[in-house]
Amino acid sequence: MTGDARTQAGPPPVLPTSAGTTVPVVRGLPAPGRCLVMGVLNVTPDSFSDGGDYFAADAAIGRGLELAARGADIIDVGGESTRPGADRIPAAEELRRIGPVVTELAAAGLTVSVDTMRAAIAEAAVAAGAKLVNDVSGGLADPGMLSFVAAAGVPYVVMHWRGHSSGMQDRAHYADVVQEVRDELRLRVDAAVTAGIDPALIVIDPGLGFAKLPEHNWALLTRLPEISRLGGGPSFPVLVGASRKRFIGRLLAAADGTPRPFAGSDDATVALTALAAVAGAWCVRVHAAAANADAVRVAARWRAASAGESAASGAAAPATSPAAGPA
Ligand code: PMM
Repeated sequence: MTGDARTQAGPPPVLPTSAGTTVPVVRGLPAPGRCLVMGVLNVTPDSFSDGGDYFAADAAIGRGLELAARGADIIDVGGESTRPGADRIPAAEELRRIGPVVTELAAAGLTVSVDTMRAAIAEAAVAAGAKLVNDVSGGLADPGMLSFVAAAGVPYVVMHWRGHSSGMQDRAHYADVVQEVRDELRLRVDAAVTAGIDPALIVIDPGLGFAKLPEHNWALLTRLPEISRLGGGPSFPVLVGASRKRFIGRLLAAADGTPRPFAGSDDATVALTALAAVAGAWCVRVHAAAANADAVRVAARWRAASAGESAASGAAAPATSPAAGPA
């Protein structure tokens, strides 16, 4: 793909964020005027940090309801582990894992997202009530994914990805990680738009931990607004998936260098959530819903107050800010 299909496709896909206070809105998904909280629900025996905890359908459904009760706006249901080194599972097994969970949570009125690289799984999940397709491969793993999403007309997360988990860390080589991730995401967004996906339904994700070393993750986190614009032009909503990832555990390592265990990095995840939300992230994908739901509210209030102060001091700011939370 060489052309800029996104530009050809027309107007900006989301509300501009140039004043720093508006929050992107994605059609068909919750729009509370702040960064959204996506609760992670891995129906797997071997995921990164919660593998095995919710492998049985009943446990997974209960966990989904709990995440929503604790403040998650979206529940992201995945049946295939993407931890570094993981092997793939058959599609039939992926569907067996997530099918009943998506069906029950959607029937309970929750906004469900499906975390899959397979078009057939995305199709089954959307038929069962999922409202968002979260594809960590950005359409690279399954040639049928983009056309399915285009036909379904559902929002689509395009994550930065350089290959399947089994060998992805061998691909963690960058001269300028922000520029390369941005450029590679832009190619995937162009492919998605060329396949017929409405740009207004595209969310981008820098793919923290996917073919990334800790220093790559930190660089990407500090430059979210640049990533959002993909190097120029309108902003896309950005999803940030930092929760419990190894780079946090390494930051918090004990004196002898032992990384902090996954669950012990939840407080640091909350700190990252607040920083990402202040920087304008559209959504954070997290394991611990309640504290992160508080953090996005703090960030929204911070952004509103900061915009108000800019206005008072004569700087440009919008008359109303959807980012403003309750008084
Ligand atoms: N990370 C994981 C799985 N799915 N989806 C998106 N969009 N972004 C991510 O960063 C992401 C993802 C792996 O983390 P987990 O094993 O804790 O779910």
